[in-house]
Amino acid sequence: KNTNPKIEYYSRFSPSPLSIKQFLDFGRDNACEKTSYMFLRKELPVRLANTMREVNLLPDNLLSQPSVRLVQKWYMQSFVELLGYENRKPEDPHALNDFLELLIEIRNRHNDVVPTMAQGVIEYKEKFGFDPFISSNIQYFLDRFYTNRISFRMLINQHSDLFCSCVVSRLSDAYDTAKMLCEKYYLAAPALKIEEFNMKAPKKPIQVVYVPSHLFHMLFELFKNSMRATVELHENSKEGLPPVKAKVTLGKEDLSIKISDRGGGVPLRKIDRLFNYMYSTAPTPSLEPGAVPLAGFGYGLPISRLYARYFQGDLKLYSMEGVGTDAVIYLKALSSESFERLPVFNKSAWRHYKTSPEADDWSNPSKEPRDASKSKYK
Ligand code: W6P
Repeated sequence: KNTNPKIEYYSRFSPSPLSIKQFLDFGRDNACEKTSYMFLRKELPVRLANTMREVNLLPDNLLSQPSVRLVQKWYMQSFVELLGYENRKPEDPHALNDFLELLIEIRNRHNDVVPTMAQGVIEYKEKFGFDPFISSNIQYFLDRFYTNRISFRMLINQHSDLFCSCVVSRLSDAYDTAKMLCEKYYLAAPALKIEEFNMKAPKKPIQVVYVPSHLFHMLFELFKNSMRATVELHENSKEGLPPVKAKVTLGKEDLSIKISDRGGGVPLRKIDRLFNYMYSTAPTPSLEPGAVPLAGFGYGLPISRLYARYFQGDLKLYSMEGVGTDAVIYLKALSSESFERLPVFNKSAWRHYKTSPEADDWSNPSKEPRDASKSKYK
């Protein structure tokens, strides 16, 4: 059972319900990170503690299932970590950023709460059978528990969407998420080393005005690819996995993010295929039904490049076969230059569908002299 007197203390406060108007208004114009911090460092522990008190009232036979214990452990850890901010002033130069990173860690820690609780219910049913009284208790509890969880994540997402402009914390978030997936498949994942170089304001963290979910999508995709290549190449090596390195740089025009791996690289001839939709949809016989590959068989890379180009950036792969691959995301440093890049239907677009490609005007590697009269291009 939970013995922390702080849970008792915080559970005596009622959660403060917010209206959707408050959410939107706060995001629209007067978003203040300090205000949000001051609110959340109290409200999040209050919402956690309220739910944790209720967990304790579950039947002992359910509480003692390993999955339920695991969920309880997550809640306890997150609660204790949040209490680290009870007395940290928002003026503390690192408090706001540390808090933001903690929220992201907490969100990731709780990702699998729903299937883990479901597992707990299965374990219980297998051991003790179905009981209508217990069932209605569980129904009542889980409805309240999951509603609490929805609200908790809503608050975290709102805060991190508004204030997570620091590229490095985004990078860590995408890395953490890819790492969890990688460890699930391979039982290991390479470490991450981050370097920052801010040409505009040396030693200051690099900030960006960008769509959070787009940046996450691109970084997550690149990390998955780098991790897969690294683990598959070094799985049986004694030296362990070489880290994936990330370098974030800010210049006058570009904000660039390079992800480098030592995963053996890809020959130049095959690089274009990684962005080719038809190639990417080749059947993968080695995959058992239901299994999802870590990376490499989807539209992840071509779509990521579209995200980058959508706001006038780009995504490029530089590989050296035998060693590894550098993937670089280029974004516009100035938000005034990142306007949408949109497809327009016109004559030029029309021609793409109606005209066959130009004849190749470079030699073929074939040793036989080619009979140009037989070529379909003539
Ligand atoms: C590889 C292949 C790849 C694609 C995209 C990003 C990184 C990497 N590393 O080996």
